[in-house]
Amino acid sequence: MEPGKSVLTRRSLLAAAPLAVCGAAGGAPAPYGAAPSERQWQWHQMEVYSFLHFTTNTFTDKEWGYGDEDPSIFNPAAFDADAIVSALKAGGMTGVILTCKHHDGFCLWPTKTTEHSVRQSKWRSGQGDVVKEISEAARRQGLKFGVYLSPWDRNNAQYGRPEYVETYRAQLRELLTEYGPIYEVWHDGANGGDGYYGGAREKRTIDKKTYYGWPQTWELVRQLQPGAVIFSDVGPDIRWVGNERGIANETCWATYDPVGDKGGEATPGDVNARQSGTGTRHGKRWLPAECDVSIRPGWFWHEKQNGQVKTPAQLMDLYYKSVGRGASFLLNVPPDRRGLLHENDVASLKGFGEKLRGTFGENLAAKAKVKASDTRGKAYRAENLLDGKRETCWAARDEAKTPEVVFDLRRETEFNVVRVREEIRLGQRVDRFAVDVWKDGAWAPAGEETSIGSCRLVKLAAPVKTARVRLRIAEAAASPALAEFGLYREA
Ligand code: FUL
Repeated sequence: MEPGKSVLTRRSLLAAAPLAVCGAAGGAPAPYGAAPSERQWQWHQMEVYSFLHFTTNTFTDKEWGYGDEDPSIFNPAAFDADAIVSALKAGGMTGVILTCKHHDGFCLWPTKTTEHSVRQSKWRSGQGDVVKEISEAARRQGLKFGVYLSPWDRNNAQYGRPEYVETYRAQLRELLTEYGPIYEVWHDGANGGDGYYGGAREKRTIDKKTYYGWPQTWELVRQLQPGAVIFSDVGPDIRWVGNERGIANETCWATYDPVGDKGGEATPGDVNARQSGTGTRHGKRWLPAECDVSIRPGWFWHEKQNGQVKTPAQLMDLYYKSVGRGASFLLNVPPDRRGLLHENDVASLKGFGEKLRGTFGENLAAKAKVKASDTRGKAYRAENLLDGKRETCWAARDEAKTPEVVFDLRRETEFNVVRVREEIRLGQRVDRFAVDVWKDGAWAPAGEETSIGSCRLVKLAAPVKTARVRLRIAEAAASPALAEFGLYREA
């Protein structure tokens, strides 16, 4: 521990040593600015994953339970973790984060810390464990598993006092030691207010900066699950994008130096969210954005919203506006009272998954002949852009900040999506780039964008047909290092 250091700058919580990067050691470009830690690098590969919001709210038709719900009402008689996870998998999800405890305080696992849990429910006569079943189903089906543990607890009598913080950490300890590998630990920023609080039924206000002792809690996560990324409004690994609509800013930097809503130090629950969608160009910390949104208007299942499930086309649009801007897409799909995903949600997920696979299944530039205006040697040749591997890259010499690459597709090819990835382990280097297509004997502009980071999708206004495409780096802080380039036709 480093006492006296702020929540965000404690060295032990920041990025680890720089990662080994593509190509021969000697000729590697020096990293530019902040770069991802190993756990962030692993997380960047996931791109689209899901939330399951499930608690007594599912049975009371509420979004925020007060904390006085009778635990016996939790009774998802047909609960089937494998059916839930396989619907998520069909939707292209790479992971699942479960609300192990939401603000109402009801625990979905038989915790030793409180009576207010599945043990007091009718479900499986109090013998069930939702966390166990979802985590095991996820592992069986190849999805990673994450936990959401609400810091605000409207049931706990001790909430607002130091004792509760110990309880919160004990709950985290149970979740991080009894359910296998965890890829993400999720803390929301809804802090304090009215609640039941063991019968007190009053308003409890906490000091967001000091009450939870976040640095110690995050140290605990590091100790118990070193591979897990920690999400909150301000990281330390993954940042909130600043809205709950699933949308990153058109320009979205993976680096971010957050400040509080009214200036000063930022902390979970107190961040200038207007800046979170864009991040900070040349920021000191690698703190990429996550875009959370629900497939329905609410986070929990409500019968009256069965007709308001987002369509596959709407989900695809959100994918372009999150993953396509270098962030991740966290899609909530809430189980219903049966303990299953509703048929409409399942159908939407399936349609979305088909669109994703249909669009990105084949890189139409894979067999292109590639010619770069600059390369820093064989290990960094431009062919690396087409090998389907994020671990290899094309890199220009230090002095070549605005090089270009021409892809000769060998025959007329139709596409409407371009995907570019930077070698983010060398930092975020490119400020602006353009894509041109060969048309009637000259280059014609097809698209221009700013930040790239781990992924940039350029969706063209209409499909184009051409035999040659040019990628032009228009502005960069350091010579570019790009991992991948692809052309796709949206299904
Ligand atoms: C917020 C909560 O207040 C909502 O209920 C939901 O869980 C959302 C994902 O995070 O902070």
